[in-house]
Amino acid sequence: MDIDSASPSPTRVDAVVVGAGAAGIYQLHRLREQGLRTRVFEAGDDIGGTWFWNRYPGARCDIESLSYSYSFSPELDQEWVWSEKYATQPEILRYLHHVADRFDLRKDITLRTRVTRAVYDEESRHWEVSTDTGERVIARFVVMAAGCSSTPKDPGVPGAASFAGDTYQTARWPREDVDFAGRRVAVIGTGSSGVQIIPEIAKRAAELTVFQRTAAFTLPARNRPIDAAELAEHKARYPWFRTEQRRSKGGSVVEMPTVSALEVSEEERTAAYESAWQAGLLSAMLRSYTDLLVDERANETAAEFIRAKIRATVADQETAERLSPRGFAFGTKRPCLDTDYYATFNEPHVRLVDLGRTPIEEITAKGVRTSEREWPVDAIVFATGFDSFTGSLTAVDIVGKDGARLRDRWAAGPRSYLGLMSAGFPNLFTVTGPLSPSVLTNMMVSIEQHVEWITDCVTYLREQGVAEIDTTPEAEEEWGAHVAELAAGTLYPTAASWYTGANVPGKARVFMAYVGGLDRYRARCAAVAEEGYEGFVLSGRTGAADGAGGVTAAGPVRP
Ligand code: N01
Repeated sequence: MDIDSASPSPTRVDAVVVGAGAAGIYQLHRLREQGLRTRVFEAGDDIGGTWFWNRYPGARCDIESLSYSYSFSPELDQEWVWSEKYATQPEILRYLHHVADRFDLRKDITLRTRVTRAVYDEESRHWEVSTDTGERVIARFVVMAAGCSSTPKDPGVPGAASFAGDTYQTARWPREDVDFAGRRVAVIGTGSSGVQIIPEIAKRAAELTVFQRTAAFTLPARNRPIDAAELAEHKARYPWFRTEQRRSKGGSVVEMPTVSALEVSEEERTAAYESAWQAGLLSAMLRSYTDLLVDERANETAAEFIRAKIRATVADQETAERLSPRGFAFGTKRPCLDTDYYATFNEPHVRLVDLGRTPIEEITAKGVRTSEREWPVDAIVFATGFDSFTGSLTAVDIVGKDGARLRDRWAAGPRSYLGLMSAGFPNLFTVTGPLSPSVLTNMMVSIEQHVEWITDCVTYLREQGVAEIDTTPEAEEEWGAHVAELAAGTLYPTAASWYTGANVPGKARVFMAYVGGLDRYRARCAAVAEEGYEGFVLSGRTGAADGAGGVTAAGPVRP
């Protein structure tokens, strides 16, 4: 084992959880309920994860707040009051604070502390976890709850350091208000973050120049306050609603389509798309027909409907055309929800620079220089996205059996069984890890499913006195092939998106989410557990010190 003998002696707990976002705090709650001494480490100076870091103007969830919240506590459902259809970042952060306080979670969370390393000791079957504050903790279990999109990617624009004005990144927005009044502002990036911040900056800035590499499909959110009657009605049916969410394909309660877009008349299709457009729900548009994500011709009908809406909204037709997404199918890059995004380009002080025609060459002291000209600005906002799925996992130096490093093992793409565990890295679980449904679903529902499965697994191991759970290269292989096969039956892998790692230069191109649906995935995870953790290998015995009590194992446990 690789231990730095100069550091203070390590403390011992049962489990370490990495990250205090929605996943980490729920994992802490569940493990503590099972009597595990648990430490959570969080790099930020407060809890909240995504909702702590992404505090840019306009940041709000694009899944309805009544749905994007924990389901584990009926009391919590009844007492919390959501004020808007789509909650703002501050409101979601307040909610997570409320959860942490209500379940007394803060006492086991160490803030401002980044986990830098985790090394598995094969002899003792424990992990030694190290942090950037010099702390070392020994734990039987490690749960990586570090988020799917929490490591901002390097924008990769040369010269950024030479810029004389202010630079901001949406994913690392400062706590204090940033006043753009009277300033010339550049925004680089037009994904979900860009689409949300652009209309907000346009309200204040003297000039706003948007640098767009790929136009996004975005739908009007039609956000609105939730009134008391609506809230009361929803609360009354919460028990039913939460059950339906858990049974659903995507973690949201939506009507599933039954017909192909190509089976109906153009009039019928347009009426269905119009109704989805008016609903202000991504799922309504994506689930209008059975084949939007599997058939290019079907998809094009929805894509063209959205382009027609852009042409009808944006006065200058050349700008409208540049804002119209082409070259990839609707839904294969994460679509967005917005408030007045397209209309913002009708403002006289807002302009669009199409990087497809005039790419950025560098950032200069004065501004952004494209192949056409220099655009002088006072501030640059990078809304350039994340090293998603794997970035927050490979950022930690995770060393498993035989000294193997997770980041080396995953150089050609993530390898994982069920998106829960990687072979050779025993007792280390990932919440909403790569190759699980994760970002294709309502994350709150996927987080709960994973946390509960992991908790049940850990509880089982402790009850049986089993020291170690690992998976096998064969199980990983089979799962990876299954995930790839399902994805290949859809249009998803055809787009160069962050779903496939294409947004990060040099990253392996692998479609990293399970498209089979959370319902099917949940059933498979449950069956695996019921069959004695099929595809996993349970080995070794724990001593009384682990709190396991030396109960005889029921399943096949190797020495
Ligand atoms: O990141 P993105 P995001 N030069 O990767 C462009 C969730 N989220 O932070 O597409 C110029 O989607 C890049 O261009 P291209 C949600 O799941 C949710 O916006 O690579 N441009 C793209 O336009 C979302 O999908 C919410 O060609 C560069 C943009 O930057 C995910 O997080 C809110 C560039 C990045 O878009 C990520 O969203 C926010 C460069 N060098 C986020 N590099 C809600 O719930 C990148 N780009 C509402």
